[in-house]
Amino acid sequence: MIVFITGASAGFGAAIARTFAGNGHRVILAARREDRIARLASELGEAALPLTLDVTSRASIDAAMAALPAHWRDIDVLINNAGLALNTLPAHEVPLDDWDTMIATNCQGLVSMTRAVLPAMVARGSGLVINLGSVAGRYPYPGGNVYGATKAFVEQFTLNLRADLVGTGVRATNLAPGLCGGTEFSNVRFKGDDAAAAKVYEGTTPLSAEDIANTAYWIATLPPHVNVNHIELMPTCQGFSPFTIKRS
Ligand code: NDP
Ligand code: 8X3
Repeated sequence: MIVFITGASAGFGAAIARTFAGNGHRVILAARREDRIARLASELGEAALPLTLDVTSRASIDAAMAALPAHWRDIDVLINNAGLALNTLPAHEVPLDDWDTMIATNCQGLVSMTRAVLPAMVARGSGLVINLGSVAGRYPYPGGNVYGATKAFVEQFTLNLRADLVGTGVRATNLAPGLCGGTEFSNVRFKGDDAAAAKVYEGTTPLSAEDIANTAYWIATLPPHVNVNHIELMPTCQGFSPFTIKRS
């Protein structure tokens, strides 16, 4: 398989690349940080192709797709993993720029990448799009405001892809994890405050990037007649918030 992974420079994306390449597949490593994907590509050898790409820019996506060598163009699996959360401030305090960046990356970037890859999959009559959603797209929590809303978008977009793709042989999945450590997710969310990021995982056994990579690999290696619409994972130590009731 040829697997196109956005956000391959860190976290889930890098783990997903290692898992697919380790099982004999070819991986396209897309992200903005060129040095990171170049390093991962040299670790993975001929199985990997680094591709500098900013998913928020349609021009960047077009240029990256045009730069793909001919023998890397038949993409079997697109993993829309690039994404981020910024901040945990309440809606009335959070900087509007943070909301814009999350929407541009998690929603606009994801749909632009999908639209760039989908026509060739449909023409070939096979393919799979795995979108990285989140439990935050289903369950609200304080400070989740726009991050959770972008992941709810990912869930509904994935289901609507399924509606459009029935009969084409192309599959689509929303892979929605909960608390997952060992990635840069919280460092990005807390804007480089590594102590605040580390606190999120204190005293927990969170999911790992490898758990997510193994799940993506399982989805991609199911027989072609099986479509996982939505799969949600949480670490055993994570549960649900109680309803908040403000008492006078
Ligand atoms: P990381 O911060 O470790 O990795 C995020 C990746 O996204 C990086 O490789 C980064 O690369 C890339 N990225 C960000 N913006 C862009 C952009 N504009 N263009 C291209 N690539 C971009 O996070 P995780 O691995 O933890 O998260 C991956 C996905 O999983 C995200 O969508 C996240 O929302 C989701 N998720 C994470 C959970 C968690 O607890 N960790 C749980 C549930 C879902 P670069 O900066 O080099 O461009
Ligand atoms: C990341 C999971 O619970 O931090 O999508 O929002 S959570």
